[in-house]
Amino acid sequence: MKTFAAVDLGASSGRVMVGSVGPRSLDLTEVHRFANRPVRVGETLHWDILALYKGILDGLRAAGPVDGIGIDSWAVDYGLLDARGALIGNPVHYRDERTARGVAEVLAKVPHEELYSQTGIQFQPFNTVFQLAAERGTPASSMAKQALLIPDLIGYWLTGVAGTELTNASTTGLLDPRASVWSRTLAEAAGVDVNLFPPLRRPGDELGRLLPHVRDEVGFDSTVYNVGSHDTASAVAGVPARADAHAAYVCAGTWSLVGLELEAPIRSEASRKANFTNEVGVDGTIRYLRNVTGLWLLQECQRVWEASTELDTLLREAAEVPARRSVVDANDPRFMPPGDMPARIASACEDAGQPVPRTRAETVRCILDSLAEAHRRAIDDAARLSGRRVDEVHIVGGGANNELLCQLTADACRLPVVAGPVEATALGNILVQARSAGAFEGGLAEMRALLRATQSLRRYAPK
Ligand code: ADP
Ligand code: LRH
Repeated sequence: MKTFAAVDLGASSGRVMVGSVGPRSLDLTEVHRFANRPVRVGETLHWDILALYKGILDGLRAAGPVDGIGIDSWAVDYGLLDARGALIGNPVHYRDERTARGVAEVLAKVPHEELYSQTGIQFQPFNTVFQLAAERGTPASSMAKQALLIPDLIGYWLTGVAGTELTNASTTGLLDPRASVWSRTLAEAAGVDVNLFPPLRRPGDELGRLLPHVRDEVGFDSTVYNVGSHDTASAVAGVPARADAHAAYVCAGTWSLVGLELEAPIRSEASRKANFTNEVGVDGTIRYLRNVTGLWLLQECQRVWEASTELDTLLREAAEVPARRSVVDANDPRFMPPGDMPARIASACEDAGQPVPRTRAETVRCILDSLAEAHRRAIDDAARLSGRRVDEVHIVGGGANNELLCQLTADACRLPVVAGPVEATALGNILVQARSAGAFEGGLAEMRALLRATQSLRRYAPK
């Protein structure tokens, strides 16, 4: 039996989870959870990276000695380092509006058809390629000698070793997902310097040992492993589907990442137009999925309403509201930046000629009906575009705790839903480490069999 710590930074919270792994056992414990609150300074929305790093150190101290540490986080964002390896400014949040400038600059040089045919990455205004373009010509960018994606930045602070983990590298919009190498000609044409990124590493590769001052701070030494450092890559590794189940997945957290696991990317024009992405997964798989604006819609309502109503009360009341009274397009760009989400939902309903929610319960119901409908559409599109059949839907992540969302998704898709594990990301992170450390043998199929045997899952039949 060996133990591993997963550092999992989500857009809504960070956590350090400890997993004990044997050939036929897998126990997971949360040792520390901390809020992830972005900070606006002047015009710019930042991640509070030092607060997150402090949460990680506190979590590792609480974890105690472990045989390995793996780090994953949300995708696309990065920190720039100067010639001495110091961070230049706080990383900018992907919801910051600077991205519009980068989009205009890049698309003027390289049409999206070309970006997609080379990288297979869906259009999102925050893709790293657009963020780097938006930053061109700033003092920070002229000082920058290296760019580290968020998990790689944390790994560098823990070990002193700089690398670019492959699954997250694919989300930059600058990688060829088939050959797993940078699309250098494309980057050049887009005016972005891909040499800022240190060498590519695969999930399972060792990154390094903890630096002496980090050892002193956390109270033990450990190896840090590269894992699927894009949180969605680890989450998909943690989807407990049978290989022959014809399964689709919904990684339901701040985002709903909805799609299929494939062996090869699909970069057709139909796929581009449907805004499906081909992100690199663990063990060379392709995560063929669409980003659906997820529980962000609910999180932002809760922020506006403050803690005045508990989530379980809101969900209980929403379950009593008549179904599908108002359904809006969850991916409406108006929902992207932080702001008054209840008002935006109301105006989206009004614009769509739908009844405007009057109560909090009606607003929550509208959000969940709209998410279930967006899940259905993404699964139908993924099946159509890939020529695959889908017989069941797995929901993992915090959204697997939301019984109403799971049932509404089953109903909208007319398919059985298997919900859980909630912490699929941490589990996927830990299993990749465990395999590298020799505590577990096998590929994704064996990892998923172990998850089915050890984690509690809940089934929802469509009504
Ligand atoms: P991220 O990794 O993007 O920060 P998570 O996967 O942690 O997101 O999911 C967080 C969301 O999961 C919360 O915003 C909430 O909507 C939902 N969630 C978490 N726990 C529960 C619960 N007990 N009941 C209902 N929903 C929950
Ligand atoms: C989910 C996620 C998603 C990305 C988004 C920026 O946390 O990593 O896969 O598209 O954040």
